[in-house]
Amino acid sequence: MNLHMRQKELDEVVISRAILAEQNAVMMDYLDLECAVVGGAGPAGLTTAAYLAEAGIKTGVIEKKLSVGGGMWGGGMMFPRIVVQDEARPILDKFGITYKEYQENYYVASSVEAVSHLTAAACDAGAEFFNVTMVEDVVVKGDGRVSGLVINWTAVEMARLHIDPLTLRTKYTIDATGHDATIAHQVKNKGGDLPPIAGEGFMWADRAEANIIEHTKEVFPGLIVAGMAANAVAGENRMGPPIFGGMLLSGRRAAELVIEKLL
Ligand code: 48F
Repeated sequence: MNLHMRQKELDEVVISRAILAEQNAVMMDYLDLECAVVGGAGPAGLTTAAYLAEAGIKTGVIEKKLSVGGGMWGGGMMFPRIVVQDEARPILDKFGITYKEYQENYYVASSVEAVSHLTAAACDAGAEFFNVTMVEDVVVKGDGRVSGLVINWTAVEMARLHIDPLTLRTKYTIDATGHDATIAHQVKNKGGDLPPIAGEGFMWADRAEANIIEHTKEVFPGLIVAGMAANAVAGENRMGPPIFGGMLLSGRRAAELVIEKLL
């Protein structure tokens, strides 16, 4: 039996050109965004991106790590399962994430399936992902809004190379960077008129989940906080062990806020 696949000759340089041409065109196009979801690859940001792209909003997802999924892959203590409560079940249903009822109001899903389905939904709806890319600063001009982001390759920071960043323009930015609330801190550190960022309080899942929607809001013109970043900015308690309903609901709320403004 002949194990060699019959195929046309492949040219490595053509492969390289295809990658560069396509990604260059996408990046040129996505330097002008309607919404940038920073840390877009955590559960809150993925959910936001999926809803925004579905609504037809030009959405770029900027993630500093190589992989998407943020803190969701690892479930709880590396047991790859997440728990969501009743209120978030419609989001699981919408994205085709299967789950089992453990007991009333506690539903268990696979963290791997959840990340994969949310990511696929965001991609299918047209969101573009820029991974291994980090936001290192924001653009605020005379209108006093976050109107752009200063981006660089994560590898540049890791290698401590002195290489200047590039900039993109955006109408709205979602800070979905998790516990660090990186973008809110950048605005605050540069003198932006934000209330003091208290950081998270002790673990108190019930309270944290109940309040996260309220904390998902525009905290500075053009900047909306979502997911754990919203709770960190508000000085809210932390949630967990891994209850993820609040992340999904907060992600959806952030998208709704942008959709209300832009459509
Ligand atoms: O941390 P992360 O998963 O945030 P989240 O969506 O979800 C929190 C839960 O995972 C969990 C929890 C639930 O009980 O409490 O912790 O709020 O995802 C945040 C993503 O932001 C990226 C980071 O790599 C991660 O994937 N990120 C952080 N800073 C930057 C960034 C930055 N400056 N630029 C780009 N990405």
